[in-house]
Amino acid sequence: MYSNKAVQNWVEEMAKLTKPDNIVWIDGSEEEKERLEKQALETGEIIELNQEKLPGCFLHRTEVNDVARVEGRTFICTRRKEDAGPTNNWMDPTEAYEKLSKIFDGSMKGRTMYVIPYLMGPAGSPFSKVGVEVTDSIYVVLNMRIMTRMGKVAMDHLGDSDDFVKGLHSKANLDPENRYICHFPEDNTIWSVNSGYGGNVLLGKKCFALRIASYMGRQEGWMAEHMLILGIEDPKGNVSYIAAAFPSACGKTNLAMLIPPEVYAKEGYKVWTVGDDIAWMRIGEDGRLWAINPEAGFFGVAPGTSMKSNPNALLTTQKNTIFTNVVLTPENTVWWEGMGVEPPATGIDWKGNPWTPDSGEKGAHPNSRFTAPACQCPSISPEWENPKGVPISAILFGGRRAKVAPLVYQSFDWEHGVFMGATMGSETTAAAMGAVGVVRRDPMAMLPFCGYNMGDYFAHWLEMGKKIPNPPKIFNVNWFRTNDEGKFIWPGFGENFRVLKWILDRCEGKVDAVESPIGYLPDVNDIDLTGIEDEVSKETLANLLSIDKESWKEEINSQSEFFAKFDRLPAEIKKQQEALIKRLGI
Ligand code: OXD
Ligand code: MN
Repeated sequence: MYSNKAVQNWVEEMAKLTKPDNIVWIDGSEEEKERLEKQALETGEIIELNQEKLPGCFLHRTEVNDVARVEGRTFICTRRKEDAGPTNNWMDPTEAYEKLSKIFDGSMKGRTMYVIPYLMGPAGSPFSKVGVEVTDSIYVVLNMRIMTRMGKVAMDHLGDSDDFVKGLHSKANLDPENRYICHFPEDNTIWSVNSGYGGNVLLGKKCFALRIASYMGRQEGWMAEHMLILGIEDPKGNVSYIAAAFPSACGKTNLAMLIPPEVYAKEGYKVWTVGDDIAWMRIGEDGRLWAINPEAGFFGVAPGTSMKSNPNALLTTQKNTIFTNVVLTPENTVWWEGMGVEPPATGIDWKGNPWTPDSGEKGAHPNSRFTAPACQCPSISPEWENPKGVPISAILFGGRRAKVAPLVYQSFDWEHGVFMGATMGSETTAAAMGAVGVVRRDPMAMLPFCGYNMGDYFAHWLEMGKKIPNPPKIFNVNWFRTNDEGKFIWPGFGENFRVLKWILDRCEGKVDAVESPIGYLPDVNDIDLTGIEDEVSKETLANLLSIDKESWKEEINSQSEFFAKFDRLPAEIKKQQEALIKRLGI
């Protein structure tokens, strides 16, 4: 039990509502971890993996109907509907509290309530913020232990203050019809019920660090963004940092942990990982934008993670990792599609059923996950816990676009960059449900994560631009351009380093660019193709950098359709679009 009165009072109130049999205050100690693991093993909530091959690792399976974030049941509960904006589900806060109170009433009877104080951001950092999550799930406690700085360290940061985000979670009976993820940004509160899936229940991540924090950032003059952060070290030892926003499933974790191609590695270039999903950014004393990763772990998608696609991620998960919804092999190790190793002849699939590779069913759920400590990542930056953060030289936006967006282009200025972010979109792949190739507009990759009206969010970006004396340069990248046969024409993965290098050269004024209607493009001679000439010819590169007016016409119509939803769209965004139409001559 901690002495902070505000926390005590709130926990008491939540216990009155949910009526647990007992309350356990989490301290974050090793002894506590072992005790909870033992209990969860006894109930089958987690399964111990082969401790020789995967020390400290466990497997968890969720309910079959509870495998992903539920955007349709995620609400922003502001007093005024228009403050949630046209892209969020809204519920009146009084109605939401009433409705959910009925579901939470007695939901922890016969269970234990765990009180998890946690810190988002490094200890001692002026960026960092405290949350307290109460939950009836040991799986949540064990995951929060990896994803955040949990326990005493958070309460020490909080002191006597009542400035913490109040998170209430109960699995209740996992009823999908009564599943709600409600955010009350005006009360610093999150209520999540009837789910046990990470994105809905690890309240520090999307719920706090993006939805609530984006609202806080606007009030307090900073930014909470769905961005990875990486550092590039040159052969002289200088490190420059990039923050990048891509929609879910566009390879943020892969880019954050990229290994430079051999030609660059030999010269002494290195990539350092600071974060793979979320960036909190503030203006520093030097007038630059500084960023921290508020998380302490990676909650990454397992399928497709292999020694080829992302060795650093795979190596991170070799100990102290919780796997969710992957295949259990006869050796008590794990397997998933796209792991790059032969599947076991038999195994137990993510639903807990016997499985064979020729069963015609996927063994791991496509959204199966690993929860792994960031400090175990071979490429983790020595600066990743620097309380001051790291200075950002470039911001990247991107998505999956088969035709419209070139490999890379730079905005003319901050306002134009904000327009590029606001018009981000990604085309659906065969892996997702629904039609293939349909553009889902996803401004700054924040569509499902912005805790307030997105029109106001664009205005906040524009406002920040006026306040940052030395802002990062803004770029758009697209690793997913295809040829007429639908084949990717850029190799991606580690080779993306070549594009990052051009971006940093632009930031340092080392290379010229070609002015085009959509922004500054590289000259074909300025993206180094040494070592991949067989795969990417100069002609292909020219194609990757080309602008097709017809596709842009369609693109602009799709942007306008999206913008028509907004009644708080800043005039600057519309002006940027008009200027683009004029430059394109369409
Ligand atoms: C994630 C997501 O899980 O963006 O990070 O969906
Ligand atoms: Mn994400």
